[in-house]
Amino acid sequence: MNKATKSQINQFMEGLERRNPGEAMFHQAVYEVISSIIPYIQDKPEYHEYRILERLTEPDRIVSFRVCWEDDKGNVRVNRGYRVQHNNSIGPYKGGIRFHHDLNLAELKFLAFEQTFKNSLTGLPMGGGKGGSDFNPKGKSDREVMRFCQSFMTQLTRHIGPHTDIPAGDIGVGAREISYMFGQHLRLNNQFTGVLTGKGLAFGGSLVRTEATGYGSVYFMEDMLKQQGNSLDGKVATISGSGNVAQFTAEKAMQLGAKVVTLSDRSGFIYDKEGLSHDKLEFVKSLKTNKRGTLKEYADEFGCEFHADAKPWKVPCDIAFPSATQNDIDEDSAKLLVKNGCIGVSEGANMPSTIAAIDVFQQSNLLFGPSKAANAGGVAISGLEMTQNSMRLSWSVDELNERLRTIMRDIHDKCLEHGIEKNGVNYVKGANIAGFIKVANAMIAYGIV
Ligand code: NDP
Ligand code: 2IT
Repeated sequence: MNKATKSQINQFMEGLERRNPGEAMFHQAVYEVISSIIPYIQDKPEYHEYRILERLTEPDRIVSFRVCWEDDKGNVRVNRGYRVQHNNSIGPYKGGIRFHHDLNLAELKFLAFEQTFKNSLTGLPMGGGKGGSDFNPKGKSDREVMRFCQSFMTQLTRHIGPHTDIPAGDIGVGAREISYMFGQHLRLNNQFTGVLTGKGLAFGGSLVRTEATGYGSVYFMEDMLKQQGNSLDGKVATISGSGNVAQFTAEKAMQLGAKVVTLSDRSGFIYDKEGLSHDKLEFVKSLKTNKRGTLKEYADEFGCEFHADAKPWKVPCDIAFPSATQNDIDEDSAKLLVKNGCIGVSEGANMPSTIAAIDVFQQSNLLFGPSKAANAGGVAISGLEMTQNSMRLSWSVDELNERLRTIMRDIHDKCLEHGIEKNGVNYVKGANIAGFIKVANAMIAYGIV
């Protein structure tokens, strides 16, 4: 990158940081994207004339609301809820809801910004949004979670709709929470529409939605390896996280011949040198979904290593799937991965690698699948859930699996279209440019709105 381009990027970031002080995660996500886009639009005056980057870094709308609820002891509890409606140029706002005790607006702004490009990459008509609350579902009873979700939806309902904004799950929000929120939306509006995705199969949910993000992340890795004449067969894989995305990443990686040796959670990670098996994974699914326990119980059950308060990136592996949360892999972890022979990283989580970590990966020519491409399978099947709801029918597992595989392959192809460089494929650049073009061109077509 030449000096003039670098200085344009820095200048843009100065303005952004001034307008959004203290929002480090949002700055990080924007920096990653504009580092690809500013060089790309250098000779394309229309994007400058219409101030597309300035407009794309300003969410369309942010709503914040108080959520009051009563715990099992009768105490009144107060949380804060949000919805960031980032951009609806190519379709209604679409993106998950996150419940996490230290969630803040900067985090949701980064997630909604990323979602806009990710959703564009799927090829489906979806804009970008994200929401959530600083409510911590951990340690709460089912009834407490229900009362919280009902109160949250009582506020959120006026901002969403099947043609306006369609939320889904994310960290801390799974089938249970979506069901409670959908039930409350139905009660308030008396309309049975596909206003949320990730619903139960009995009430408009789609087959393969639960598996889609994890499966998609493995498919993306498979396509990156294939591009180099390689495959997943026999590869040793490390995975972080043990929630929805991690579980189905492990499942598909094993099906395609890889050996999965780690999973992690907020308390630490397990290192199972023999590798996970179908039965061990079933144990994890039940542990995390039903009992909501910690991975120490896995180590006790199967007699493997448990490393408290640590991340799995020091474990030697061929391929890695960060599938927990943002900034999970820092520069030192990235160096360790490369030093230990890792050849590919597919980001199941959103923005799990820091900017410095991505630099390390790219300098070492490791295959690096950025989140907006690698984890787009989940929202893609959400998009297909919306389609099925509109048509009032349900597609089969085979049909949906086939569509997921095709969408992930198409995303990989789009990355190649814009990301081929002298030393290999720059998937970050490829994904950013391909995601940008569709949204930006729609914005230009609309004029100044
Ligand atoms: P879950 O809530 O099902 O699982 C999250 C996992 O990450 C859990 O194992 C959790 O640990 C761990 N975790 C959460 N916060 C931290 C933290 N601060 N430090 C260490 N570990 C943490 O969420 P998902 O699996 O749905 O989401 C995982 C990632 O994938 C997120 O980045 C999400 O945005 C992204 N994603 C999710 C999609 C989806 O369809 N669900 C789609 C695309 C991306 P513990 O078990 O202790 O709670
Ligand atoms: O980050 C994501 O893509 C998600 N949490 C899924 C969003 C969705 O609408 O299915």
